[in-house]
Amino acid sequence: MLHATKVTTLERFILDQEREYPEATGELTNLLYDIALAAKIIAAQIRRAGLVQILGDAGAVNVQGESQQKLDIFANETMKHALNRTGRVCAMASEEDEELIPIPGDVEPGRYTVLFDPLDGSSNIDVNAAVGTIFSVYSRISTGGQGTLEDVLQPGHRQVAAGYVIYGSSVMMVYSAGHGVHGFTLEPTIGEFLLSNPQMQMPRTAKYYSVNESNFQRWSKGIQAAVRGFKGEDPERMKAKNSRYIGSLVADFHRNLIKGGIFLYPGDNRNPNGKLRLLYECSPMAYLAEQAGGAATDGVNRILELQPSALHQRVPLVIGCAEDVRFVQESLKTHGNTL
Ligand code: AHM
Ligand code: MG
Repeated sequence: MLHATKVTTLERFILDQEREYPEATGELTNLLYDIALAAKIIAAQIRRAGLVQILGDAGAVNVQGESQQKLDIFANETMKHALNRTGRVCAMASEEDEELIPIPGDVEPGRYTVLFDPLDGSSNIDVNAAVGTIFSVYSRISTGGQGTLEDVLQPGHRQVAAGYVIYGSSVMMVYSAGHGVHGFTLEPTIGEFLLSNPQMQMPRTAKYYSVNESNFQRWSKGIQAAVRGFKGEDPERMKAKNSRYIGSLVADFHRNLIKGGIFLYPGDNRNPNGKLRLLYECSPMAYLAEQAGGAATDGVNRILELQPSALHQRVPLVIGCAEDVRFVQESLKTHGNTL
């Protein structure tokens, strides 16, 4: 049963933060609500994913007049739709769109850019495993008019907010606007995100390591040595960890954030920059990791300091508990990172 006096809604929490931190603007607050609304619509559609074949598409939200869309397209359209006419955004970028996404010509451009991966880990949909939406918000650099590439190609440390929504056994929104990481769980009967995990902190050391080990032979010696370390090769230096890998960044990161873990998607000799995208995946997750006391690197540089050069740029990612991220960096120095 819900006790109204004990719950803090996402709305109430963000308003309180605004009072506490004068630099927080009402506009950013509203932008986060826009994203939360998109998340609820996406969550409702994901819940129906397995039913469409047996029940047909009756009641399915249909944004383009098609009877049923692939969920990642649906999620992308929903995010764009929730943001593009609000007057808060001057441009968007999405993992699903080749180019910068302009806002409609008849809308006054706002002061933020929003970048997103609308449905990360979408191959997990077919098997009913957790997927997510990742978002990243910057203040525009250009003055007036539509946003430009310069407004989205900013290093991650300039993010004004970032977060994700995980569509798991429950739906959660986890975000930071620079004052810690806070988690909200969707209460389905009232349709509100309620504060469930305030001030989330990553443990100093990881209990889990998460990596796609089928790539082992293609990694550098440094990454191979680090992963062998996580398996307990040298217990004096590194206590053996447990292995967990879902193949859905949001779900793997979320578990590691709560329980303590390290996630790696290193480069390999087929994909020297790994798989994950700097702007839609690595930067927002790195921002959250650091806000929660963790760390994120491409092996050498702090992810948040990388200057993006292209919208869909990929970078190697090592992210999680600070001590373990350091261990990987040291291993790369000792054993090399040549592919
Ligand atoms: P996607 O954006 O196409 O869904 O791909 C990203 C996903 C991440 O969620 C996950 O960490 C990674 O791909 C898993 O890749 P792999 O199957 O190579 O282990
Ligand atoms: Mg993705």
